[in-house]
Amino acid sequence: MTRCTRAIVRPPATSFAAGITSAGLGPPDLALALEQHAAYCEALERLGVSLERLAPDPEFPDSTFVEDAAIVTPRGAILTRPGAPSRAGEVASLGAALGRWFPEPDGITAPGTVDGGDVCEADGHFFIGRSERTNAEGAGQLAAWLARRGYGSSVIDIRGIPGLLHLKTGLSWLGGRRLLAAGEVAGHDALGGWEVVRVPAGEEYAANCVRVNDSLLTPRGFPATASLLAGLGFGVVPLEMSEYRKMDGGLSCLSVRW
Ligand code: CIR
Repeated sequence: MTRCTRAIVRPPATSFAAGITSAGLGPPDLALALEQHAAYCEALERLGVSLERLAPDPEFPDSTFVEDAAIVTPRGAILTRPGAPSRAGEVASLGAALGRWFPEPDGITAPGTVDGGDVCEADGHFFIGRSERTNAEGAGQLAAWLARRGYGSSVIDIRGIPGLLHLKTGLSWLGGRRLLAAGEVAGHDALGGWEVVRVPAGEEYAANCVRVNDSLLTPRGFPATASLLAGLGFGVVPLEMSEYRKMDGGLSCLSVRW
């Protein structure tokens, strides 16, 4: 696994509660969300990651979920074209920030749409979720872009799987040939040949975690998953995500990492 040394993050803005959500968990508490964001940033820094912190952008309530606006690989970066129209304007500022490391990044073009949350890199292979946000044209453009860089990819259609906004809501790479997956995603044919660690029933939210170097950032409050992962030898770093969960966000979406 390539060592992760950098990440871009953006704290939630005052408009955070106006973002898109279907969670039905009530409005987020901004002060608490900022505290959780700070803890998330500290955890990344402790693991050796240098952060580029973008200024909160109240014009885009969902802009703290930076992962959706770009895909960064060891062989280049591509800006997405988010599937939710209210999020389209998030890409420009993220692209400008990424430009320091990836001059003139490529981009998904109309009518394609891709959300970065639908893209799960695993051992040089990319699983691409076909979702309400990532359309067939976008998935195809991304697959072709990846192929030009020597990467394989496979598409997993998650439309119709309840509770999954993005593929990575239900799938994470743990390192090597090992994946963590929840519910229907865990049994998908595209994961044949991979070692799939299943998230215990009732803890599906814990399927979205982030391997950073030798550690695994996981959402706090999912004890069965945490002990399963610790039993596999992972150094688990639990992080409180309650306010982001209220806005349908997972742990991975708060950073673009490379
Ligand atoms: C949205 O609906 O777009 C945001 N409220 C949540 C995005 C979460 N992103 C992610 O899981 N990658």
